[in-house]
Amino acid sequence: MQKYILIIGACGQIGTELTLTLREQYGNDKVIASDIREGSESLMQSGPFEILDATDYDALEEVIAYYEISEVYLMAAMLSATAEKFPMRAWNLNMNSLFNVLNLAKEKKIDKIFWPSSIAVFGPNTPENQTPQSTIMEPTTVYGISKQSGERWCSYYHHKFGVDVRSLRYPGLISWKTMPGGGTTDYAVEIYHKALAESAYTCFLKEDTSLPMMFMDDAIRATLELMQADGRKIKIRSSYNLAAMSFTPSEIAKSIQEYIPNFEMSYNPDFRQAIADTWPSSIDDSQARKDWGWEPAFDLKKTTREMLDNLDKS
Ligand code: AKB
Repeated sequence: MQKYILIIGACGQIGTELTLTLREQYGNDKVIASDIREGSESLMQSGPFEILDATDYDALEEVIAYYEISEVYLMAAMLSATAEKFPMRAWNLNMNSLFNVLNLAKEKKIDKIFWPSSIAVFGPNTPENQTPQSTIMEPTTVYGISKQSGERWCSYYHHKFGVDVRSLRYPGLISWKTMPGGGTTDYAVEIYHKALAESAYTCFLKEDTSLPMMFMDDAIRATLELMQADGRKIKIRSSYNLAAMSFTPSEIAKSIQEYIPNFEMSYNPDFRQAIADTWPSSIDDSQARKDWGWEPAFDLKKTTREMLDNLDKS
């Protein structure tokens, strides 16, 4: 049987690269991109695109029936910093979109779901270093509360109704093709743009705030490896810890100075510092490594080289 895939939130930071990679792997016409707004030219022109509000169950059901979709990647979400400003909007988007796809799978209208969770599920009482897969969570942000609740619902739908839902707790993601929007880890992308344009950046986090991060190529590969793994290997149906590297703003600044020696970093922490202070510094992802063979390829040095090279060319 032919497999048709739907990406919801295809125009965002992860959705864009995920769509392009899936189109390379499965064929352009097999991967339907959708979002509430239009996206980049490469995304819009490389295959089918639908304007779709992920909170509208009927519209979603119609697109799924029309394209005979079997697999859904639900990438639409309001991230941590924006969610603090619009708590109810964030809760409605993050939860209702998830319930819509979980219910479609429960009703056997789709076979498989990918839903991203985040390091934001952890909170101030979580062990900060090498945070284990199973531990105290107690998130204190709107986004973190929605992601933790989402994880519980994914696990419930899997165990109660047999829904094949798979999930990763993404760290901060660093990419050059599409900007992130509304996250606490966004500084780690903005810094490369400013370094090239102005040789200077004012960071909204303190210099010694260590957070887990990952280059986008690793995140996309992890997502596809998880989705393509034999279901019997997937032991965690809430969400897997996933890691590649951890660094502070002052460490990323130093890695940029290797290429741009006159790059100047200054610090002006804002409300996002309080969010970052509740998140882990580093993540133990040994369960993902053991269950489905996860291994990251990009460290900070390699990430900085890729970011500066590609942004310089574009
Ligand atoms: C954010 O900063 O909100 C996101 C995340 C870590 O989930 N990048």
